Amino acid sequence: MTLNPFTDIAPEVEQALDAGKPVVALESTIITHGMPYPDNSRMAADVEAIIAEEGAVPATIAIVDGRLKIGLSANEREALAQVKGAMKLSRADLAFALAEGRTGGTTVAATMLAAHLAGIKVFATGGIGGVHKGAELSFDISADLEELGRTSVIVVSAGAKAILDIEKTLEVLETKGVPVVVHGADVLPAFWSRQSPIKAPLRLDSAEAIAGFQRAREAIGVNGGMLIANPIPAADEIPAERMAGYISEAIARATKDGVTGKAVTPYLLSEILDITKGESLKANIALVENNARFAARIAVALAIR
Ligand code: PSU
Ligand code: MN
Repeated sequence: MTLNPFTDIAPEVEQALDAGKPVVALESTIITHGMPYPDNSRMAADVEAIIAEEGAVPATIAIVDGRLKIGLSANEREALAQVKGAMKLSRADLAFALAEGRTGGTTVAATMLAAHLAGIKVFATGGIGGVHKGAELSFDISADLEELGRTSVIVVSAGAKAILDIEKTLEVLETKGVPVVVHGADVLPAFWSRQSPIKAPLRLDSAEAIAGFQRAREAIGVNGGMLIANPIPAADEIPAERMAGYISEAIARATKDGVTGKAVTPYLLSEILDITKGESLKANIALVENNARFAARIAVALAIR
């Protein structure tokens, strides 16, 4: 199958899609901009293994030398983890990278778009982008929210990153008609922490129930994305009270260094890594793995009719 002249679907992904078997998409900005090497490489391999273990096929999505890759080989994945100067690609510039032969990691927005193009319904990430603190002045609102409003893919996250204004992020998602479903809890998780002060908009306790909700949305023609907030495992979390101090310190450093635009999220993540001496990175890897496992279970539940 050739989707378009710019896209390469990995053979095992293509076979699974043709046979109606479960597939889980994975983003790659987390590889190129979200974690240092070699942790990014190990994480990227581990999440693929976890998805396979659950009976689904992983498809890491990225742009390599102007090719939109739906599924990377182990060598391609390793090369991406080490590449210098990769772009951070969203809806606005994904096609630019294709036209110009560039290499880049796909954000949640670009990965959703590409997954939908390939017919993949479920996608696992760490945390989505959202409304940044101070957005009333900076206007910094992630294109991930717009994409969730328009593209029919289920995104499994650990909640919005606590570096964001979570209340405003939820307001925007509600406006755009995006259901936010917390897995097995009554409050929204906050990425590194299991709990935030914010009530879960919706709660479901199993992958099967989420698949059932998605089928009902499809039956009545409600398109657009769904956001699953899957709390980080208790053993790996950094409690919210402790995170709050680290986050304000990182934001203070960003303000002092004049960091704006696309650079903000990667900058804050790397400063928090520095401030926590790597503890945040350990938590980040654990939550991504946890999300990959749950996303695979949702994909499996959706594939059973
Ligand atoms: N989750 C992580 N690490 C990351 C990201 C998510 O654990 O680096 C990335 C995602 O690709 C997300 C992006 O789409 O950060 C958001 O960037 P921005 O706020 O600039 O839209
Ligand atoms: Mn932004």
